[in-house]
Amino acid sequence: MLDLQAVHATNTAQTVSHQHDLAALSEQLQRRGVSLNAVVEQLRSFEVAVPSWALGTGGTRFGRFPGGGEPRDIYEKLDDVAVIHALTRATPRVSLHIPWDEPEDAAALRGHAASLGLGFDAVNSNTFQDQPGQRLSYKFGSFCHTDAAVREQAVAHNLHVIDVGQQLGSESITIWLADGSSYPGQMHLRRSFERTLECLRQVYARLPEGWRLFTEHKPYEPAFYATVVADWGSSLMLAQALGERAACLVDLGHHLPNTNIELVVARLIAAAKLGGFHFNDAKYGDDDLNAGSIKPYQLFLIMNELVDAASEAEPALAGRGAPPSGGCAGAQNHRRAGPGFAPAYMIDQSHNLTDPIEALLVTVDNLQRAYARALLVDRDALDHYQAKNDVVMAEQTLRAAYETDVRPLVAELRERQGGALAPVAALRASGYRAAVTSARTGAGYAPPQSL
Ligand code: PSV
Ligand code: MN
Repeated sequence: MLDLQAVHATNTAQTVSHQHDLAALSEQLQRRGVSLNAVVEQLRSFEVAVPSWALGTGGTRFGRFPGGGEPRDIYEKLDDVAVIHALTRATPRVSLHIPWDEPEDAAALRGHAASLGLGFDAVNSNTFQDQPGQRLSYKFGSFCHTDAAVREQAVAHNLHVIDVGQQLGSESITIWLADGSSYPGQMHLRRSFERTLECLRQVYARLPEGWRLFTEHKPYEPAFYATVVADWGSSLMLAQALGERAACLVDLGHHLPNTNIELVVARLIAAAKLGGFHFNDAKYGDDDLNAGSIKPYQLFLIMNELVDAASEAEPALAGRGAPPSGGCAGAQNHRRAGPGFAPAYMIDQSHNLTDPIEALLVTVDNLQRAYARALLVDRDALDHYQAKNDVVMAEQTLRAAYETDVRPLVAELRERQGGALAPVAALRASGYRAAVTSARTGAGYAPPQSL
């Protein structure tokens, strides 16, 4: 449905200025001993999954203001993801939420996705709401519930989600639990955690071969006093108790103000338990704003940890064509993330005011920029300055990468892969939103309120 002619025309209109900007960046990087081409190629490996729940306008608990042409079902959501992928060439997978986007026919949905060049990332279970016809309520929790029958129901739901995921070709399940308490004394803090672990063990025991299980922590909301999986420490305890195929998922919005999230990431890498991300950004709480819109330096510092770890697994990722600039001998000895370091990158946002497709295009671009900047960090120099306790130069080494304008580099990668130099402009020029607004009439699809 995307008018590719319009996309090409937009690219053509921008070619001259893009080439100028690219040449200037290439020259600048050359002076630092970095090959622009090498970085463009390394950036290719960065892909991020789009959440099935982010294609419709989100809402707050005060209301929702739908936009035109919202997808009415999961098929139309996939059509929108295909548009995002066509423009960015970086979103080939969808992360499905069940039952919000439960397919009636999983095989047919998988086929439709494949015809659009899409596949499925982690499937997400939902025991944080009661569904119509559900026998027992999750009002007082699911895996942590005092009633064994509720826990059994929640385990059965997760097994069902895995079953659907298997039919779709997913290879992981993300479990976020709203379980917790709003008042001191309401819930036994240790026993509720033990019950949760026991349920997770049952799900883990039924994980299909090659699958991974991610536990997603969150300090508050909807429980306001204590959540059962409140922080990365609790999540790590669960993942370690479960086994090798369990790991922690870091949703950037699920931290108390001023938490050093890059440090959380570094610790999880060190424990070999970093499973993946839900990217978004926040000013105050779990705001679910576009990734990189509020704290771009934090996003860069997180990416820096990821590139650093990936470069241990695959040294070519250091991004440099030239020999190290004064790196200290023996730095390699301290490196730990082994081969197979491959966290799952996913987005988790709620688009209350913006066109969801446009917001996701901006997010993917922001994520790629942050990752590209992290690829530019002179790791040998950083190792050297850290070893010498040269605080100023160590910080400046990071900032030199962060302050590089990598926009032409990211645009170049998109264009080389057949995407758009400027995705939002191309989308607008294509008239896609107007087209789906006339096509998607009748019963509008009302997405569930996002948490
Ligand atoms: C909870 O706030 C969360 O981050 C979980 O990932 C859910 O699955 C998602 O949001 C749903 O909105
Ligand atoms: Mn999340």
